[in-house]
Amino acid sequence: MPLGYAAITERAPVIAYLGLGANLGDPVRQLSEALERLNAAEEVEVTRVSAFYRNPPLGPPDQPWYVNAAARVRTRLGPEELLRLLQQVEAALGRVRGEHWGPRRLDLDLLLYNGEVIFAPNLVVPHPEMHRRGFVLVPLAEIAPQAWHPVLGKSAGDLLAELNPADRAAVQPLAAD
Ligand code: A4P
Ligand code: MG
Repeated sequence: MPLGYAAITERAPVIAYLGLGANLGDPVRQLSEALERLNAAEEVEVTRVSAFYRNPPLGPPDQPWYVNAAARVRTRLGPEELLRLLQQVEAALGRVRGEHWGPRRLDLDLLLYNGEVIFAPNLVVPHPEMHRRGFVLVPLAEIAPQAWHPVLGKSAGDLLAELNPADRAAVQPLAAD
Protein backbone atom coordinates (compact mmCIF):
# COMPACT_ATOMS: atom_id res chain seq x y z
CA MET A 1 0.00 0.00 0.00
CA PRO A 2 1.57 3.34 -0.94
CA LEU A 3 2.59 5.55 1.93
CA GLY A 4 -0.19 7.99 2.76
CA TYR A 5 -3.00 5.74 1.58
CA ALA A 6 -4.32 5.18 5.11
CA ALA A 7 -4.26 8.88 5.81
CA ILE A 8 -6.45 9.53 2.78
CA THR A 9 -9.07 6.85 3.49
CA GLU A 10 -9.27 7.07 7.28
CA ARG A 11 -11.99 9.18 8.80
CA ALA A 12 -10.68 12.24 10.60
CA PRO A 13 -11.08 12.01 14.38
CA VAL A 14 -14.06 13.78 15.91
CA ILE A 15 -15.09 14.69 19.44
CA ALA A 16 -18.00 12.97 21.16
CA TYR A 17 -19.39 13.19 24.68
CA LEU A 18 -20.63 10.20 26.66
CA GLY A 19 -22.85 9.87 29.70
CA LEU A 20 -22.10 7.05 32.12
CA GLY A 21 -24.35 5.75 34.87
CA ALA A 22 -24.68 2.79 37.23
CA ASN A 23 -26.66 1.94 40.34
CA LEU A 24 -26.11 -1.79 40.89
CA GLY A 25 -23.07 -3.82 41.83
CA ASP A 26 -20.11 -1.50 42.44
CA PRO A 27 -21.00 1.60 40.38
CA VAL A 28 -17.65 3.37 40.76
CA ARG A 29 -15.80 0.27 39.64
CA GLN A 30 -18.10 -0.32 36.67
CA LEU A 31 -17.73 3.28 35.53
CA SER A 32 -13.94 3.13 35.92
CA GLU A 33 -13.72 -0.15 34.04
CA ALA A 34 -15.98 1.15 31.28
CA LEU A 35 -13.67 4.14 30.79
CA GLU A 36 -10.64 1.86 30.69
CA ARG A 37 -12.25 -0.41 28.13
CA LEU A 38 -13.32 2.49 25.95
CA ASN A 39 -9.85 3.97 26.04
CA ALA A 40 -8.35 0.57 25.23
CA ALA A 41 -10.53 0.23 22.15
CA GLU A 42 -8.85 0.93 18.90
CA GLU A 43 -9.94 4.28 17.44
CA VAL A 44 -11.16 5.69 20.77
CA GLU A 45 -9.21 7.90 23.12
CA VAL A 46 -10.82 9.11 26.33
CA THR A 47 -9.48 12.63 26.62
CA ARG A 48 -11.42 14.00 29.59
CA VAL A 49 -13.44 12.49 32.44
CA SER A 50 -15.63 14.31 34.94
CA ALA A 51 -15.84 13.66 38.64
CA PHE A 52 -18.20 10.87 39.66
CA TYR A 53 -21.50 12.20 41.01
CA ARG A 54 -23.97 10.52 43.32
CA ASN A 55 -27.63 11.28 42.71
CA PRO A 56 -31.16 9.92 43.25
CA PRO A 57 -32.75 7.73 40.57
CA LEU A 58 -34.89 9.19 37.86
CA GLY A 59 -37.68 6.70 37.26
CA PRO A 60 -38.94 4.07 39.70
CA PRO A 61 -37.92 5.36 43.17
CA ASP A 62 -37.41 1.91 44.73
CA GLN A 63 -33.88 1.53 43.40
CA PRO A 64 -30.43 2.54 44.66
CA TRP A 65 -28.94 5.96 43.96
CA TYR A 66 -26.87 6.29 40.81
CA VAL A 67 -23.31 7.24 40.19
CA ASN A 68 -23.03 9.30 36.99
CA ALA A 69 -20.17 10.81 35.05
CA ALA A 70 -19.41 12.25 31.62
CA ALA A 71 -16.46 11.72 29.31
CA ARG A 72 -15.04 13.36 26.24
CA VAL A 73 -13.67 11.02 23.61
CA ARG A 74 -11.72 11.54 20.44
CA THR A 75 -12.64 8.88 17.92
CA ARG A 76 -12.51 7.82 14.32
CA LEU A 77 -15.59 5.65 14.77
CA GLY A 78 -18.81 6.74 13.15
CA PRO A 79 -21.75 7.33 15.50
CA GLU A 80 -23.33 3.91 14.90
CA GLU A 81 -19.98 2.21 15.42
CA LEU A 82 -19.44 4.15 18.61
CA LEU A 83 -22.91 3.14 19.85
CA ARG A 84 -22.08 -0.50 19.12
CA LEU A 85 -18.89 -0.17 21.14
CA LEU A 86 -20.83 1.35 24.05
CA GLN A 87 -23.26 -1.55 23.93
CA GLN A 88 -20.41 -4.07 23.83
CA VAL A 89 -18.85 -2.50 26.91
CA GLU A 90 -22.23 -2.49 28.69
CA ALA A 91 -22.66 -6.17 27.88
CA ALA A 92 -19.11 -7.05 28.88
CA LEU A 93 -19.57 -5.41 32.26
CA GLY A 94 -22.68 -7.40 32.96
CA ARG A 95 -25.60 -5.24 32.20
CA VAL A 96 -28.88 -7.12 32.34
CA ARG A 97 -31.45 -5.35 30.23
CA GLY A 98 -34.61 -5.02 32.25
CA GLU A 99 -37.16 -2.47 33.23
CA HIS A 100 -37.12 0.80 31.28
CA TRP A 101 -35.40 3.40 33.48
CA GLY A 102 -34.90 0.60 36.00
CA PRO A 103 -31.71 -0.30 37.87
CA ARG A 104 -28.61 -1.24 35.89
CA ARG A 105 -24.98 -2.15 36.38
CA LEU A 106 -23.86 0.13 33.57
CA ASP A 107 -25.56 2.51 31.14
CA LEU A 108 -23.56 4.28 28.46
CA ASP A 109 -25.26 6.99 26.43
CA LEU A 110 -23.95 8.87 23.43
CA LEU A 111 -24.81 12.47 24.34
CA LEU A 112 -23.19 14.51 21.56
CA TYR A 113 -21.28 13.47 18.45
CA ASN A 114 -19.25 15.96 16.42
CA GLY A 115 -22.00 18.60 16.60
CA GLU A 116 -24.27 16.35 14.53
CA VAL A 117 -28.00 15.73 14.66
CA ILE A 118 -28.87 12.08 14.14
CA PHE A 119 -32.31 10.47 13.96
CA ALA A 120 -31.81 6.77 13.24
CA PRO A 121 -34.07 3.99 14.48
CA ASN A 122 -31.49 2.90 17.05
CA LEU A 123 -29.68 6.18 17.68
CA VAL A 124 -30.84 9.68 18.47
CA VAL A 125 -28.18 12.37 19.00
CA PRO A 126 -28.14 14.66 20.89
CA HIS A 127 -29.51 12.24 23.48
CA PRO A 128 -33.16 13.34 23.65
CA GLU A 129 -33.29 13.64 27.45
CA MET A 130 -29.88 15.13 28.15
CA HIS A 131 -30.98 18.76 28.49
CA ARG A 132 -33.48 17.84 31.22
CA ARG A 133 -31.10 15.80 33.38
CA GLY A 134 -28.91 17.18 36.13
CA PHE A 135 -26.96 13.93 36.26
CA VAL A 136 -25.95 14.51 32.62
CA LEU A 137 -25.50 18.29 32.59
CA VAL A 138 -23.55 18.67 35.85
CA PRO A 139 -20.70 16.34 34.77
CA LEU A 140 -20.85 17.44 31.14
CA ALA A 141 -20.64 21.14 32.03
CA GLU A 142 -17.76 20.33 34.37
CA ILE A 143 -15.59 18.95 31.55
CA ALA A 144 -17.01 20.87 28.58
CA PRO A 145 -19.19 23.90 29.40
CA GLN A 146 -18.85 24.94 25.75
CA ALA A 147 -20.06 21.59 24.32
CA TRP A 148 -22.77 22.56 21.85
CA HIS A 149 -26.30 21.15 21.66
CA PRO A 150 -27.00 21.56 17.93
CA VAL A 151 -30.79 21.22 18.23
CA LEU A 152 -31.34 23.65 21.09
CA GLY A 153 -28.53 25.96 19.98
CA LYS A 154 -27.12 26.17 23.48
CA SER A 155 -24.00 25.07 25.30
CA ALA A 156 -23.88 22.53 28.12
CA GLY A 157 -23.14 25.41 30.48
CA ASP A 158 -26.24 27.31 29.29
CA LEU A 159 -28.41 24.21 29.67
CA LEU A 160 -27.13 23.60 33.17
CA ALA A 161 -27.80 27.22 34.14
CA GLU A 162 -31.41 26.80 32.97
CA LEU A 163 -31.95 23.64 34.97
CA ASN A 164 -34.17 23.66 38.04
CA PRO A 165 -31.81 24.44 40.97
CA ALA A 166 -33.12 21.47 42.98
CA ASP A 167 -32.28 19.05 40.15
CA ARG A 168 -28.84 20.56 39.91
CA ALA A 169 -28.25 20.46 43.68
CA ALA A 170 -29.25 16.77 43.84
CA VAL A 171 -26.13 15.83 41.84
CA GLN A 172 -23.27 15.75 44.34
CA PRO A 173 -19.62 14.83 43.74
CA LEU A 174 -18.70 11.56 45.41
CA ALA A 175 -16.50 12.08 48.43
CA ALA A 176 -12.98 10.92 47.56
CA ASP A 177 -12.23 8.23 50.11
N1 A4P B 1 -30.46 4.80 21.76
C1 A4P B 1 -30.96 5.78 20.99
N2 A4P B 1 -30.21 6.89 21.09
C2 A4P B 1 -29.20 6.59 21.95
C3 A4P B 1 -28.09 7.35 22.44
N3 A4P B 1 -27.89 8.63 22.09
N4 A4P B 1 -27.23 6.74 23.32
C4 A4P B 1 -31.07 3.49 21.84
C5 A4P B 1 -27.45 5.44 23.70
N5 A4P B 1 -28.48 4.66 23.25
C6 A4P B 1 -29.35 5.26 22.39
O1 A4P B 1 -31.35 1.98 25.52
C7 A4P B 1 -32.41 1.67 24.65
C8 A4P B 1 -31.97 1.98 23.23
O2 A4P B 1 -31.70 3.35 23.10
C9 A4P B 1 -30.70 1.30 22.76
O3 A4P B 1 -30.94 0.07 22.18
C10 A4P B 1 -30.13 2.30 21.73
O4 A4P B 1 -30.19 1.80 20.42
P1 A4P B 1 -31.09 1.09 26.75
O5 A4P B 1 -29.89 1.70 27.44
O6 A4P B 1 -31.04 -0.32 26.39
O7 A4P B 1 -32.43 1.26 27.60
P2 A4P B 1 -32.74 2.20 28.78
O8 A4P B 1 -31.45 2.79 29.27
O9 A4P B 1 -33.59 1.50 29.77
O10 A4P B 1 -33.60 3.31 28.16
P3 A4P B 1 -33.13 4.72 27.88
O11 A4P B 1 -34.24 5.48 27.27
O12 A4P B 1 -31.81 4.71 27.14
O13 A4P B 1 -32.89 5.23 29.34
P4 A4P B 1 -31.84 6.29 29.68
O14 A4P B 1 -32.27 7.55 29.05
O15 A4P B 1 -30.48 5.80 29.38
O16 A4P B 1 -32.07 6.42 31.23
N6 A4P B 1 -31.34 8.08 37.03
C11 A4P B 1 -30.16 8.59 37.42
N7 A4P B 1 -30.05 9.30 38.54
N8 A4P B 1 -29.04 8.38 36.65
C12 A4P B 1 -29.07 7.66 35.47
O17 A4P B 1 -28.04 7.49 34.82
N9 A4P B 1 -30.44 6.47 33.88
C13 A4P B 1 -31.60 6.02 33.45
C14 A4P B 1 -31.68 5.40 32.10
C15 A4P B 1 -32.82 6.19 34.25
N10 A4P B 1 -32.63 6.90 35.49
C16 A4P B 1 -31.45 7.37 35.86
C17 A4P B 1 -30.32 7.16 35.04
MG1 MG C 1 -29.39 4.13 27.81
